[in-house]
Amino acid sequence: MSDSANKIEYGVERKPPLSKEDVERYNEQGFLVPIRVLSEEKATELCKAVDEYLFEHQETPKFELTDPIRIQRNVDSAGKITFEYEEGENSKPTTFPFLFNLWKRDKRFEEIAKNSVIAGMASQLLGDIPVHLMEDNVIVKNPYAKSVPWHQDYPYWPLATPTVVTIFIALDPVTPENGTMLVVPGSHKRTEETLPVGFGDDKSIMKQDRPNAVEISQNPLQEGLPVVDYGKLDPGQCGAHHALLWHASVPNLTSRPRRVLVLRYAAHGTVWLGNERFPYDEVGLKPGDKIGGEHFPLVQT
Ligand SMILES: O=C(O)CCC(=O)C(=O)O
Ligand SMILES: [Fe+2]
Repeated sequence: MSDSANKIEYGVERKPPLSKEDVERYNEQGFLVPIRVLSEEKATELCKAVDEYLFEHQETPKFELTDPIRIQRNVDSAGKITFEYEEGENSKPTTFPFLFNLWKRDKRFEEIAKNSVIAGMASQLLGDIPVHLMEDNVIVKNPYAKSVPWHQDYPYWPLATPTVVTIFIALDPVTPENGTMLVVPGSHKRTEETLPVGFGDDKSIMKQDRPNAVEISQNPLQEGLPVVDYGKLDPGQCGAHHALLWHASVPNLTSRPRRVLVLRYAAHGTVWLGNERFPYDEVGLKPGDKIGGEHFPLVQT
C-alpha cells in the first residue's frame, strides 16, 4: 500500500483511536475538540456536494433551521398521547438551510457517515459499544445568520435515553466570526431535563407535555456557568458532543457561508419512543423497539 493509501481512507485519515485520556476528558466535559476526521480536500469536495443540493437538486427537501417548530398533540380514544408536526407553509431556506439524511441519497455522504474511523470514534465515546448511524444534518449558516440558541439535543429526539454522540464536522473553516459552537463544559451531567427550544425565537416548547423538564438558560454566563467556545475548526476537523451538553452557536458576521456536516450516532440497544416523545420520520420502528434496521444501520460492531 502506498503511504497515502495507508493514511487516507475515503479522505478520512486513519488515525489511531482516541486515547484513554481523550475519552476521559469527553466523559468529564461532555465534548472533545478539535479532532481531524476528514482531509481538507474531502471537506472541500463535500462543500461542493452540499451546494449541489442547495442550488441544483430542487427536489431535495430542505428546511430553514430557524422556522418555528409547531407540534400537534393527539390523544386517541384510549388516552394515549402522540405528537406530530403541524402542517406548515413550505419555507424557502434563506439564512439557515438545513438538509437531512443526505447519506440516504448520496454515496459521497454515505461513505463518510459509515466510515469506520468516525464510527469507531463514536463507539469509543459511547463506552466502547456497537453504534448505529442515527442521522446526518448539513447546517448552513449563511452570511449574517443569527446565533443558534442554547439547547440540548436530546429533548428533540424520540429516544428513551440520551445515548447519542454528535460529530460536528467543519466543511468551511468554522470560526468565532462565522458561527463557532459555544458549550457549557460538564452540563451533560446536570440531572434536570431541559425543554426543546424554537431555533427561531429561543422559546421553550412542549412545556405542558414535559412537566419535569425545565427551561434552558439563554444566558448561562450570567448564571455563573462556564462557557467555552470551539475556537477555530479547519475544514475536516470536528468536535464531538454529548446529547445532554448545553450548546449554542454564535452568529455568522461574515459575508461567506459556514457549512458543517453533523453526524449523530446512537449506542446499540438505544430504545425508540417514536411519536410518543417527539415527531420523526417513519422509520419502521414501534415505541419500545431497539434502534436498528435500514434507517439506523449498524456502522460499528
Ligand atoms: O450548526 C450549528 O450552529 C448548531 C449545531 C448543533 O446544534 C448541533 O450540531 O447539535
Ligand atoms: Fe444541537
